[in-house]
Amino acid sequence: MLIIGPPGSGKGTQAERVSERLGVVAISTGDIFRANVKGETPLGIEAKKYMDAGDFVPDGVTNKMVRDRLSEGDVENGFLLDGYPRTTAQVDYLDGILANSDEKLDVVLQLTADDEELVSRLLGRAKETGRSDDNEAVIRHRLDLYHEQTEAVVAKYAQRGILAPINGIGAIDEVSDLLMAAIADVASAVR
Ligand code: B4P
Repeated sequence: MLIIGPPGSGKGTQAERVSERLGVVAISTGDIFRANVKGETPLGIEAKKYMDAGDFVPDGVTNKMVRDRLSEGDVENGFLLDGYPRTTAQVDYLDGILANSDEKLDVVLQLTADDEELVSRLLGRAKETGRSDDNEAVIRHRLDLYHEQTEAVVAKYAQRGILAPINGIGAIDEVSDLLMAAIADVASAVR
C-alpha cells in the first residue's frame, strides 16, 4: 500500500495507525531522511540541503534508499510506503522494484485537504516540534511542489484504478476509520 497526500494531510500520523492495526511495516521516506540528518550521515548531510528548502531530495538518492529499505526482511507481510513516490520518475522506479519481486500494489490511499488547513496544521506543528521545514514560506513551497509534481503521481494511480481518495479533514480517529474502511473494501474485492 501507499499513502499519498500533500504535506500536513496526515500521512505520517495515519501511516503509524494503519501499521499498528494491520501489523504491516510503515516506511516513511521523510522519517528515514530525518534520522539520517540527525545522525549526520553522508545521506543526511546531502538530504538536509533540500529538506530545509522544502525541495524534493533528488530521485536518484531517494530511489536507491527505498530500494535498499524494501530489500529488508520485515516487508514480507506487506508494507505501507508513506511519502514515496512523489514524482512520476519515482513511480516508474517503484514499478521496477515491484516487478522484480513479483509484487503489486493493492491500494493507494490518498488523503485530501485544502491548502489553508494544511498551512495551519503545519504552523501548529512548527510550534511543537520546531521542524526546520515548517515555516510558512517553505510550507507554501512544499505545497506548490505537491501540486506541480505529486498530483501527476495521484493521476497515474487513478488511471490504474487503485486510488482510494479519503477526506483528511476531521478528527484523527475519524480519518483513521475512513482509511480502515477503504482498506477493508479493497481486501474484500481481492478475496
Ligand atoms: P515528510 O516527512 O513526508 O513530511 P510531510 O509531507 O510534512 O508529511 P508528514 O507525514 O510529516 O506530516 P503529517 O501530514 O502526518 O517529508 C519531509 C521532506 O522529506 C520533504 O519535504 C522532502 O524534502 C523529503 N522527502 C520525503 N520523501 C521524499 C521523496 N519521496 N522524494 C523526495 N523527497 C522526499 O502531519 C502534519 C501535522 O498535521 C502534524 O502536526 C499532525 O499532528 C497534524 N494532523 C494530522 N492529521 C490531522 C487531523 N486529522 N486534524 C488535525 N491535525 C492533523
